Amino acid sequence: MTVFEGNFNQDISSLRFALVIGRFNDLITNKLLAGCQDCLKRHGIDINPDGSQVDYAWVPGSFEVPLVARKLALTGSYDAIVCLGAVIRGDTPHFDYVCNEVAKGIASVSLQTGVPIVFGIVTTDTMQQALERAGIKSNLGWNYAMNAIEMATLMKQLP
Ligand code: INI
Repeated sequence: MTVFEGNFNQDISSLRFALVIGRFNDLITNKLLAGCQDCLKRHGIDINPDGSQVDYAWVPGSFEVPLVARKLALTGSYDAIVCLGAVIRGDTPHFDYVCNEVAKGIASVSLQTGVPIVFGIVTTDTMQQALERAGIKSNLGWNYAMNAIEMATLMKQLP
């Protein structure tokens, strides 16, 4: 029998990624982006937007992320897509609508297109909790990039 798993040591110089980033709460999403880029760069990936390995798409908020991720995934140009957003609970039900739609949307785009899409949407009750996940304690952007590399290399191995 075979064990399939992604890895971080094979030649990943040919992998291509797209990052879709929400501008809403950009204090958080810019930090997630920086963490994500740091991880990709330290794994030897050229993060320069003018290069051939990482493309960037900015959207107004998390709600718009799935549509743009879908369009990018359908090009067939990417081994994985990382979606970065920050949804912070306010006093209205808006939080729940945005969270539900972005989670459903990302899952459905990934299944429909066969492209791994990383759910890098931080959902928290407070700005303080979001900051803790975007650099004060750790930076989840780093983890999301690791997830993307792992899934991209895993998908290449699957029959
Ligand atoms: N978008 C976010 O990314 N995070 C939020 O916390 C948020 N809240 O709370 O409203 C948010 N709203 C904007 C939404 O994503 C859309 O951009 C907007 O509704 C236009 O379609």
